[in-house]
Amino acid sequence: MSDTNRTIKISPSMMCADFLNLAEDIKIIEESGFDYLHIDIMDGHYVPNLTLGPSYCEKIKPVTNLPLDIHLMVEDVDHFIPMFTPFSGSTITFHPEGCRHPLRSIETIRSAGCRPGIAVDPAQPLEVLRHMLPVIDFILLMTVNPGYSGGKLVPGAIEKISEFARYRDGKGINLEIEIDGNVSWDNIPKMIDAGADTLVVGTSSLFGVKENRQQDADRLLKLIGRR
Ligand code: S6P
Ligand code: MG
Repeated sequence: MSDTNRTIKISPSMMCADFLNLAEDIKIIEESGFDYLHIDIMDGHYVPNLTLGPSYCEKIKPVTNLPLDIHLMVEDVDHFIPMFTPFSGSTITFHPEGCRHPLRSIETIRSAGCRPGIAVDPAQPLEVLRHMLPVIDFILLMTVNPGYSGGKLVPGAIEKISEFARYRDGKGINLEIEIDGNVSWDNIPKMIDAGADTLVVGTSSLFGVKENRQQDADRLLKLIGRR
């Protein structure tokens, strides 16, 4: 669909990395030239799970040059934003259901030197985004129900990517489309074809089998046409 010559970016989902050998995974990610480190923040309320937090970001920030791609899956967005804005240059995405005045929260992120994005739950219509589009840098379309890795693509997910990409291109909006959830070997070509710019990769591809990490990083680069 959209520009087929565009460079597809990769954001490995760090909740799926090998926690006991994190440095090895980060080394492969860096050497592969991937683009971000996707950090899932869950509060046990907006989603039923708990994952990473600011102290995790503090630990990895000094050992990587990659920007953090922070995905807030939380009920009280405004309470959590200040915990992550000190990681300047990061992208910070939130689900707008978790705050009262999303435009104000977007401005807080921007004025702290981070890049704001809006995350869209699979059941949310794209219309919720309309008035935020002029002030965000990217949207994160969830293609599984949020809260866990290893989820199954929700029906209609690929069509939703195409629908948004068509809308964006039609309006001439300059915005990155990030896809999160079940970015599998089979789904990657379909997602790219539908208009994805950035792929969050987890257990369905890069982090599927520990022993194959290097091999799978190479496979990923080939699949997105970067090697
Ligand atoms: C899910 C979270 C995601 C997952 C990622 C896992 O709530 O936002 O970032 O970590 O989707 O990837 P996979 O391949 O296991 O679906
Ligand atoms: Mg995520």
